[in-house]
Amino acid sequence: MSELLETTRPLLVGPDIVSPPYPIKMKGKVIQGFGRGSKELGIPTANLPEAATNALCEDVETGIYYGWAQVGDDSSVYPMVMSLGWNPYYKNEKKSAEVHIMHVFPEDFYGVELRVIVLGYIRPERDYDSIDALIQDINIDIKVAHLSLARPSYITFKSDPFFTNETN
Ligand code: ADP
Ligand code: RBF
Ligand code: MG
Repeated sequence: MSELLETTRPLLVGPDIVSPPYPIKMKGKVIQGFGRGSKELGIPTANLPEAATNALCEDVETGIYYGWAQVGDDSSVYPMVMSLGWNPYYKNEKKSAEVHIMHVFPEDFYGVELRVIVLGYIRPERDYDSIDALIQDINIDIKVAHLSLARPSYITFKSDPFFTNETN
């Protein structure tokens, strides 16, 4: 009940120094998701292939995570939030890893390689009474990610060789 009445969440999460099991580096070609119109809601999510999703699940629990992301051979690295799991609100039967990048892209990038460094955990996946409540929580996740990534130890990973060296 106390959780239901909670109106604020901590905006800074995780230790000040990136600590195991992080950083977790993953890459994969963006696949078609469930097509529920996340984009129309203003929160498009680039879905990772099953293999990458399963590999990540060996290291961490399902839930919402934050870190850095890069699309294709673009040199830019952007903050991201990722949902890993079954999306209880939609009662998915298949686990998915979907990444929302905090950047406005000129076009879609299905089939393009997405590289992600996961640096921390935000919260468990939840069920909601309405889509508005879900979106509200995602918008808080985005704030949490921005603030949590602003710490020096987290900023370091924005220029990690994983994002600059093609052979990684
Ligand atoms: P799907 O159900 O196919 O995943 P979405 O509505 O979640 O569809 O849209 C995801 C697609 O939108 C991504 O695969 C990508 O090509 C594109 N996209 C555009 N901008 C972003 C962004 N900022 N973050 C993630 N994906 C984005
Ligand atoms: N889906 C859920 O069912 N429960 C959640 O708690 C949840 N949290 C999310 C947090 C983030 C940062 C993102 C990007 C997605 C989340 N989703 C969650 C997945 C969401 O249902 C999915 O992206 C929909 O397609 C949005 O319309
Ligand atoms: Mg998606």
